[in-house]
Amino acid sequence: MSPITTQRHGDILIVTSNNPPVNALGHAVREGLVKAMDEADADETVKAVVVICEGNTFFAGADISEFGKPMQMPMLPMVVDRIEACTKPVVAAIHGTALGGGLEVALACHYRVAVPDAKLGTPEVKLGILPGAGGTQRLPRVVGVPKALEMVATGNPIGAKEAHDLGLVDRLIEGDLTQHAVAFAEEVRDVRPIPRSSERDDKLAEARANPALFDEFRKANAKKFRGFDAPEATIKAVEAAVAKPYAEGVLDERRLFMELMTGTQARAQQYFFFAERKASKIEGLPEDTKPRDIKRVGVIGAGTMGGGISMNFLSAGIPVTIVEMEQAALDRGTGIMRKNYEATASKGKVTAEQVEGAMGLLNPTLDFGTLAECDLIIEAVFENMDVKKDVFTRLDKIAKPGAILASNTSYLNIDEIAAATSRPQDVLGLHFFSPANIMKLLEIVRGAKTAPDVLVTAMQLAKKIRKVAVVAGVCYGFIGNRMLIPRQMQAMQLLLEGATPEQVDKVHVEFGMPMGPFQMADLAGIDIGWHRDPNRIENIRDKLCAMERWGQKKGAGFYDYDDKRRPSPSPVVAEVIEEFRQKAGIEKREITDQEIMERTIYTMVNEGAKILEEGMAQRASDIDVVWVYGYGWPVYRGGPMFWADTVGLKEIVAGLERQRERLGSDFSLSKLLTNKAEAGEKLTR
Ligand code: 3H9
Repeated sequence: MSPITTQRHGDILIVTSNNPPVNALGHAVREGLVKAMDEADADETVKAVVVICEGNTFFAGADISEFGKPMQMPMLPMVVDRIEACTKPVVAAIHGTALGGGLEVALACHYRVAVPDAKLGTPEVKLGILPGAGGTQRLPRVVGVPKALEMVATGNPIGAKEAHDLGLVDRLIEGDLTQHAVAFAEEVRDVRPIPRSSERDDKLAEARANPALFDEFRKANAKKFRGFDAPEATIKAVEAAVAKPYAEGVLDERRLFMELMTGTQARAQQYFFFAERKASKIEGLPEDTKPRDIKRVGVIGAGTMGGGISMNFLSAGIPVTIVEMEQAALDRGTGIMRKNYEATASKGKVTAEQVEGAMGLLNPTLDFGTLAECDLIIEAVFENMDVKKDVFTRLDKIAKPGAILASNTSYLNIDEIAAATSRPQDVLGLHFFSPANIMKLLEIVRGAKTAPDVLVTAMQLAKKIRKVAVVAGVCYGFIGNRMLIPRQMQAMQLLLEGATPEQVDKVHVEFGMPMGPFQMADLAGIDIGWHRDPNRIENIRDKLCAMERWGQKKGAGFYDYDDKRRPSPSPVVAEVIEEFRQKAGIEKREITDQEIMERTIYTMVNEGAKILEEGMAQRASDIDVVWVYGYGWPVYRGGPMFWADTVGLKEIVAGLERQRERLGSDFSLSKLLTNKAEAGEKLTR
């Protein structure tokens, strides 16, 4: 049966799509829409048409799972042209999200009505492509060039109210959407000429008079778009909309669309779209596992992590009890939380009432026993096994039966922590990334005894607090930090052999990472995890720590910083490196950028493959999700596992073999990696 059905309401033809889950514009939908337009044109008694969707949303775009497969006719550009060419007025009735191809369908309709909480946007750029069914040509004609540029180049949707102000939505509908859309269609059924977006050019006048706005937009967003192909292509397409007649502009759009679609970035970003969604699926659990009810969360520790973690729950409307040992620490912690909220409010992202609402859900206390009222308790104390065990032993005594006990450890063994309780089935790791109220990633660490419903609860909760969660097994550093270890070791070793921090960082930044290993160390604090004995100096890092060069917070680390925290190469660090190089008897040599890649990035891939072969990650794509959301790996390279596949596993193994001598005695090649390389297979299949 076709997902598109038609039904008469008087002289209005209602065209309904029912293609769950998101009414993607797959082949059958496209075919059905064209037939429905034919029906409307052929039947004299039809005076206007309403296009509406069942389920949660209006068309959320082209069907991404069809990408890369042979296209079946009619293609979406033909469909939207067919809709626009309809001789009867067509009204799009929007609820949920009109995204990508969905918005292009709506733009081809002659009128658009929407419920107030609908969202409209062109997220194609996030999939490495651009709106390829006339969207880059019709949108600027309807909302004007500056707004269209912003929408297509950033991919961020706008709300229906804003869309209404811009003229993208003709009427906001309160109440029954079908009924009001039909009434609207009745109102416009005789209006002639029928308004067609592609025929307008009144809103292009501003940009025609000031074409410099394109370069200004490029300049203003240069940082955000760095490395990505799609944003520039979307800008070019909108430029074509301004410079050329519609019929020509749309050809430019098609050419740019095809160029992007056949490129590696689009493949990477589309792969990542599905990777992100796959990550929430936990393997090996009984199908009927039900989550536990979480009404109140407890957080132990009001430091940076504890505060950030608490904010996630408060923002989602879940009450939090936060416990500290001393009043001063508690006050400091809650004060910082409030400041963070107020900073967000000053940017207009939340209202003052929302700040008060969130803070009102917080119960700060020095009484550990208060945690007995919590359904989930997250420990965010000092990263030390004895301290953590002690906390869990105490928790075991007071937490209510069935409460979930979580540790925010970034490295330590969850099974050992769980063994400090009489209820290891209720224990798991919830590894938030700093700043915890901002970073999207959450590693859910599954202990040997963690109960299925505990995992399901954590995954569900992650969604509620708008995190992307990935399940990791118990190993040192879990997925993300474990892969950092070889990178960090090699980066330090490279300094001894002749590279500078600037050179190593440059390779990573040019690769697309937000910063390199030394910039990251300076930002995080070199002293984190340091043994704190200034007399025990075994390596470069010990020495920098002993010199109190702890990173940005001290104005000095691997780099020197000025009072605006701008870095410059440090002669002091160069001397320290020289001192250790001499001690180690290493001769300085020229290091190529390629060697830096092989020793720091190929080794990460190797560690990722080990994580996979040990079953510490459920799937290769989960590792990619961790690196994109936890460490800023450029999404246009898919993630370390996907990227390795694009380089070719044979080349990755060859690169590691080339460096084998220098990688040290601790290094070993992953069997999974070498086997897959030999078999000509991929890590991400
Ligand atoms: C485009 O339109 C190109 C055109 O310009 C030109 C063509 C010529 N296709 O996210 P959820 C699946 S490009 C196929 O968890 P939510 C998704 O995989 C497209 N499948 O739900 C998941 O499957 P599963 C531009 C899709 O409520 C299920 O639906 N549009 C598509 O949190 C539920 O998804 C976009 O980029 C799709 N287009 O959020 C919009 N979309 O259950 C992409 C979703 O098996 N979609 N699925 O894991 C979204 O942003 C969100 O899905 C949405 C709902 C906001 C709609």
